[in-house]
Amino acid sequence: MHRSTRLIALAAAALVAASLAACGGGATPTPAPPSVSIEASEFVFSPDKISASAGQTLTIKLVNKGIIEHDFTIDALNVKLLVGVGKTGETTTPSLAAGTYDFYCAIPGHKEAGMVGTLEVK
Ligand SMILES: [Cu+2]
Repeated sequence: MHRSTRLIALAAAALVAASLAACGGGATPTPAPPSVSIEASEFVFSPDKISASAGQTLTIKLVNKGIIEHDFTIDALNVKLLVGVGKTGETTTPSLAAGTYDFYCAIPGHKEAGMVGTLEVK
């Protein structure tokens, strides 16, 4: 009776030690913040549909592969990112609420030419 109780206690201690080791000594590791990379060119975003999780921020990297300046704007989130030719720009949204947000290139004529897309937050 006494012996089996000790064995159970030892097994429980081993389990606790293993789970502590698995998460780095008890501290919860911080996951990398979500990010997405989008290419801009004349006159398209690739991809033009992106998604993110509600309650989190999203870091957006815009890579300008075109031959003129492009921009990435989401009015509803106050996101605005202007990127020169051959450059990469980066911005982070505020914490996102669920919904669908339209983005576009704010340089005159580009939105009309097709530089639009959507961010879906679930
Ligand atoms: Cu543009």
